[in-house]
Amino acid sequence: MLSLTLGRIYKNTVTKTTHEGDTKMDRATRFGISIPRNLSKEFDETISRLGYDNRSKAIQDALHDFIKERRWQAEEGEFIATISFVYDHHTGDVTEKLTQVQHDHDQIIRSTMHSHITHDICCEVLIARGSKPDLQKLSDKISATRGVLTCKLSVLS
Ligand code: NI
Repeated sequence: MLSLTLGRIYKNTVTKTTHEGDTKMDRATRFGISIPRNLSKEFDETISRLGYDNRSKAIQDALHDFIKERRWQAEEGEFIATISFVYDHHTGDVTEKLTQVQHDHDQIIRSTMHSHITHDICCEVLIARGSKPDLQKLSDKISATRGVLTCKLSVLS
């Protein structure tokens, strides 16, 4: 086993960047953990490959992902997500249907981007904020619309 000391002691405060209350200042905390040496080695190699220059940021990211994943599974609270999809705008009334679906979910959609990829194919990205059931329902409706070729829900935070 190998002991790692995580984080630093900050005399000052650091700024939160990824969680709610972005503008609030949050004090850093320091704690130690013991993990198998192989896991530590693999972790260090991985974060080095990814371009992290210290363990603290990598472990913070891992903890955020862990918390987000558990909250998502438990359907707790609200999430920021993107729903991106590609469709053939010549298929039936796909454009009208997708517009209607988006108006039906105007409470959670914050922003929409549309790109005319080719003569036939359009790509849209929605930025949304809502509960798991609401985001999933919107994504499923888009995905099930005839003419939509692919649709992906990505939960960011
Ligand atoms: Ni288009």
